[in-house]
Amino acid sequence: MIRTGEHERAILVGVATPSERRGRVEDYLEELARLADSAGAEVVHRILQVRHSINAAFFIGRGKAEELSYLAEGKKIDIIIFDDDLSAVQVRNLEKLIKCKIIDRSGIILDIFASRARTNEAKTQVELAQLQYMLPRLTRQWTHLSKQFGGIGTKGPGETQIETDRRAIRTRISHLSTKIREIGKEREVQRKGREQFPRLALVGYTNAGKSTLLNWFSGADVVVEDMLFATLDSTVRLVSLTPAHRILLSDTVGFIRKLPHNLVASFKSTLDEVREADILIHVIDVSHPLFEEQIAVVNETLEEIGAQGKPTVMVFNKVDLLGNRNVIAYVSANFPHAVCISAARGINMSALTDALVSLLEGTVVEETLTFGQGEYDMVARVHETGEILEERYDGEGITVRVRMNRTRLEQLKKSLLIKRKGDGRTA
Ligand SMILES: Nc1nc2c(ncn2[C@@H]2O[C@H](COP(=O)(O)OP(=O)(O)OP(=O)(O)O)[C@@H](O)[C@H]2O)c(=O)[nH]1
Ligand SMILES: [Mg+2]
Repeated sequence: MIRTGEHERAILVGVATPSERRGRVEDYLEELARLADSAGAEVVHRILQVRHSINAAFFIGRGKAEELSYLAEGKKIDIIIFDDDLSAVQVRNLEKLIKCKIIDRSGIILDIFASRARTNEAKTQVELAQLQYMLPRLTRQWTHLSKQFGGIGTKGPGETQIETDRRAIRTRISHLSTKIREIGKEREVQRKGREQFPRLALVGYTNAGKSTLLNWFSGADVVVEDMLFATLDSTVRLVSLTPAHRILLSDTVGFIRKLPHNLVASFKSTLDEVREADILIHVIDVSHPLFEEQIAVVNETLEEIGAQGKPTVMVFNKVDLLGNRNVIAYVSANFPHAVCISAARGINMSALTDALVSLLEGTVVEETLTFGQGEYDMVARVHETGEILEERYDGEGITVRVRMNRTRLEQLKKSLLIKRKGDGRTA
């Protein structure tokens, strides 16, 4: 198993290519350093190679790999962590050349998940994802695996140890998959019992402040820590926003750039809370230099789990850390329905409650409107009063998907009808 014990000495490696600029890769390495730290490794050195393309055999250039091998020996390195996913061939070649453990971003994320998993559900989900990750990467280094699965991995005549290991892993994967399906069914039964309240789910990049927000609303005692992936399980609390507005608020695992796909898939039952929510509260750490990219990562992950397109409140958290008010001005200009708060300091929380209440009351609705060529003045009005979710032009006119206040939408439709009657068209 991939285990990074306490204080293993690590080197981080990133590659900048024409499509992945140097500055950005530096930020990614910064995040990778936090991941390494969360996994209990000590980052001794970072390497950033600029290349035209990724090397198929070694990921980095062969010369660089040899240099890395000397460096690893000289600095007594235990583990080398690559920021991008490595192919089985790349791992094998690198392991031949460099005498220490080679791991990639997915591997380290899985490792952190494995060390944080507490409940039976989380443990099962992480183990499944780890085995799926491991299966195509089995190399000679892993030939001890079958011993961990007791009697299953008895070596058959003429078979190699690796084949035996693969079979043991496949058997275990199918066992875990069945177990996860059963857990999923149990959760569904639990959810059915709580159907009378609207369900809101906190989503966001890891460390954004989701659990802090849940604690603020509910007085719950969910673990809040300045580390990546503090939360792995879902917690659901009944919260009274106002005496008339009671909701079920759930907190769950955070997302990150390149969250391994099999991890997302095996966390399906945990993420059901998000998939089945009525409203999402997308929490953003606005003090982070890459917060916009983090928003994009969260949106992609929501799509991956089939939870996209739900009514969403964008909550820009940690405003107390902003030295510069320009960021808030920027956020208000670019995210029309943003709420800027500090969950830790309790700043502007009534605005958040108001936003949630108005969404709950259905005062905000989403609709798709189609306008003809002579109706661009109406399109301008839509832009003024609503949040444009999507806009498509074709030869006939414009189709706009918009989120806006229900009353304003009714007024707008009425004006459109009057205008069309005046123009002799039917609506
Ligand atoms: N300064 C400041 N720190 C905050 C604020 N909200 C949360 N934090 C801190 O940010 C860190 C992460 O907070 P969490 O609530 O654990 O974040 P999370 O989104 O649940 O993170 P994961 O469970 O790891 O995905 C903690 O150290 C919090 O104390 C805030 O408004 N201001
Ligand atoms: Mg959390």
